[in-house]
This record gives sequence, C-alpha cells and structure tokens, in this order.
Amino acid sequence: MGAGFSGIGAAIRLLQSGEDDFVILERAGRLGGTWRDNVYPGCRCDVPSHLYSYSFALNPDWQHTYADQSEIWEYLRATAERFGVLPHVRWSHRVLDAAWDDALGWAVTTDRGVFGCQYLISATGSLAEPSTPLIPGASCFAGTVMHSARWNTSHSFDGQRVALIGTGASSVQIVPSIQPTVEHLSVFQRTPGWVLPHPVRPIRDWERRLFRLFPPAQRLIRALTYWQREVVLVSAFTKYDGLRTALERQVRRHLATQVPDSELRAKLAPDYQLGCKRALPSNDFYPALTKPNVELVTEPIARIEPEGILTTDGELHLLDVIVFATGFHVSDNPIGEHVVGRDGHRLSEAFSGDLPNYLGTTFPHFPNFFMLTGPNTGTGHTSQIFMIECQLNYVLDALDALGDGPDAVAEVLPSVAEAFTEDLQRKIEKTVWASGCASWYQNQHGRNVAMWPDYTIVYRRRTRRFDPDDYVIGRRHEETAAAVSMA
Ligand code: N01
Repeated sequence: MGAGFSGIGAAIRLLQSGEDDFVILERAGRLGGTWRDNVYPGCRCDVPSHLYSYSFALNPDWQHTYADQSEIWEYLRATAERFGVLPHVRWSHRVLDAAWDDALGWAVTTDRGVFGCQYLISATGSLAEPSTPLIPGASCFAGTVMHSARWNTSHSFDGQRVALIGTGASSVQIVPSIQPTVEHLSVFQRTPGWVLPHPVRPIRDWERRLFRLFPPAQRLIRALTYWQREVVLVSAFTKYDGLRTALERQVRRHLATQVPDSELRAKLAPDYQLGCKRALPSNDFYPALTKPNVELVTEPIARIEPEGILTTDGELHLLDVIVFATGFHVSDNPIGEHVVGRDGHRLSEAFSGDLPNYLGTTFPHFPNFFMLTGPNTGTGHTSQIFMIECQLNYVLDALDALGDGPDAVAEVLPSVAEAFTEDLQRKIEKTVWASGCASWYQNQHGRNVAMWPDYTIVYRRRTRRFDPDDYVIGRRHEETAAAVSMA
C-alpha cells in the first residue's frame, strides 16, 4: 500500500530478490507520497542530499547539498523507472480497508476492486494526511483556504493579505518564499521553534562530475555525513545533556544575529530543549519576519470571521488567504482504523499504545503484515530512508525465511513485542523528546509513538536478521491461530 519512498523501496528490493508477484496500490495517479503532495513554495529537504537517497541508488546529479522537492520527486520517479517498478503500480487505487482472514490471507479492498494477498506491506507514510485544526467560524471565511500539503498552485499570492498558521518545518520554508510578493503576511505562532543556520549551497559542476566518474567519493561524503549526525545529534538528543546545551548556545546566537529587535526576539525564543520538537534549519525565516509587511502574531486565535482571523485580544486580522501549515495526522492516521487483523484488532491500536509492536514493523494479531515507517521508527537527525532500508532488510529476510509456500503464516509473539515496546518506552523517557514540550511525536495520551530513541546503527543491527524464534510460524488457518492463542 503506497508508492512513496518506502513503497518504491520495497518494490525494488522485492524485484532484486527475484520476486515479481506483487502489486503496489497507490491512491494517486503519480508516485512520490509526501514528496508528491508537498509542492508549497520553498519546499526542501532538511537532510543532506547525499544521505537522502537509497543506498543502492545514489544520485550523483543532486543540484543542492539539500535537495528541493522537485529534485527529490524526480529522483524517486527516475529510480522507480530504472528498477522496473512502474508496471507493478495500480494507480488511482485508494485502499479503503484491509482485513486478515485465517483461511484466505489478506483481503485489501480498494475503490476499484478487492485484492487478495499472502503478505501485506503497509507503506502509507506518516506525513500523508494533512491535519487542519477545527477553528470556530472557519467555514464562513470569504477568502481562500489551503493546507501546506495541499498547495493550490494556481493561486497567486501577489498583493494579497495572507495568514500562515503554524511555525513548523513547512512554515519556515513558506514564509520567506511568499513574503516578498504578498501585501501583508500574518504568521500565527503558538510555540516558537529552534531555528538553526542552514548550510545549503549549490553543488558545483566539478563535484557532480567527480561523483559520476568516481562513485566512492560520494559514498565517502555520505558515510561522513551519516556518522557526524549520528555521533553529534543522537548523542545530544538521547544521551548527553551537556552536548545539547552547547548546541543550544550556538543556535541562540543565530536568533540574536538575525533578529535585532529585542521584543520580536523574545517572542521567537524557545523555552524548551533543542530537539524536543524537530529543529528547523533556515537562514531566511528570521530575516523575513523582520520585514515591514510581516507580523508575528502570538495572541491565540479566537475564531475565524468572513473577513479574517480574530485573536483573543479582540483584533481582527483582515485577510484574503489562510494557509494552514499545521502538520499531519501522524499517530491518528485514518488508515490505522481500516487495517484489521485477527480478532478485530485495528492497526490504530499500535499508535494509541494498546498494541505492542516489534521493531516498529510487526504486530501481534497481524499475521504476514509489515509496516514501513511504523511506530517509533522516526528520526529527528538523519535520513528516514536509512530507517526504511533497515526495515526492508528485515522484511526481505522474513520472506526468505518463510519460503515460497503459498500458505506460510508468521505472527510475532506477543511476549516479544511487549518486551520490545516496554524497553523502547523506557529508553524514550530519558531522551530530549520526553523533556516537556508538545509535538507530533506524541499521541493524544502524550506517549511518544514516533521516534527511535537510540543510534540508528542499533536499529540497523536489530533489523539485519529475521529470527523465526520471535514468531509463531505455521500454515494458514487453524494451526497458526491455535498456536498463537496458546502462546
Ligand atoms: O508540521 P508541524 P509541518 N493553532 O507539525 C502549529 C516534515 N517536514 O508540516 O508547535 C495554532 O511540524 C504548531 O504549533 P505547536 C518534518 O518531519 C520536513 O511544519 O504545536 N497553531 C506548529 O507550529 C516535520 O516535522 C520538511 O504549538 C497550530 C505547526 O502548526 C513534519 O514534516 C519540511 C495549531 C505544525 O508544525 C511536519 O512539519 C516540511 C493550532 N490549532 C515538513 N495546530 C523538511 O525537510 C498546529 N499548529 C524541511
């Protein structure tokens, strides 16, 4: 399910292993997932380009050290084409639900028919469903409304009075991109982010030539980038407070240098630990906020009127456009309600904390089911594709271990999943993500269901091999169901 980075990666790895009896069900008419959907101005990855690719398909042609949306989308498209993935994609097939049957396996219902399969891989992504807060009066607004992840590319912002709600990773890229041409920009901030200096620069022609002629040079840069982030950032976020506070001092200097006005600076200063929410690299967000046509609004929003946004101090901000840069349904992704395992268990339980998981990939009551970018497989410092590839190693090894038979069934032992999940939650309590801020890493109960609380190299080690002893393995129907209930 899904033709974004993880779904395309899964397809390539399956093809490389000699398996071509699969389809990818994709709701849209184009691949790319979040990199297809996020076309807002200024959209750029905050992970270095040399690290942000599949390990088996490095891209010597990146134009920037941090690639923009169109480059990444084109990389993904070209890679899918090069590895022969496209014939396997069923475009415009929206998955409505998926249910396990002990006799039949998985039945995946789409709006264009039902697909039966022995194994189901969920690759629907965690940043897929835009979240728009319910603000009283929103439906009466007379102007244009859009979400950052559903950008209306035909709308011209020139000369318009615009509100941008939210100051997260999307917002810090949109603000400087639209500020020069709008009449007025009101940026509604609830919590200030940690904004870091951005080391982006164009990659020179000679560098690209070098990477093309001598691929080990790019591999070396990739390895150095990976290890530098792993050693410094994971250590700062999960182990060593002293390292984190040293980084915080550096980042505060960025704010002090870029925002001379002390009143504005005070509004922008975070009062929680660096890394607790995703850090935001940008050289032009703060300068854009200092322009005469921009206002940083920190008064809470009371309601939306036909003419604009009313804040709790009674001020009505007159507007032509409201942009919600308010993030995604991560722990409450609606697809979770529609994937149903044994005994009526729903995948959403893995995010509410009611169902343990193993390696963020498999779940008790969900035989022959693998979730990519599942619970606690997120990272705040490195490439998500690294984590996806770790999961793919595990899935491919599992499929290999289960053999070619049409009726093999594997379900993780509840005791294994419980021990893993409890240990992971204990570790998270000692990280920066449990230091008191609110973020999309947490579910509605405050439980962190997004982040991997350790070095990613540890995740890589743990996912290298599928261990059959962690699973009940049998043949489809009664045998496995009976074994699982005994276990
Ligand atoms: O969303 P967010 P995003 N009233 O959830 C505010 C990836 N990404 O789309 O902090 C007022 O981070 C909310 O305020 P608060 C990346 O993983 C990567 O920006 O909750 N405000 C916050 O300021 C990232 O983390 C890249 O108090 C409300 C903002 O909206 C993830 O996507 C680029 C509100 C939401 O920020 C999501 O980023 C873009 C309300 N009711 C995205 N509700 C790069 O690689 C929410 N907010 C650079």
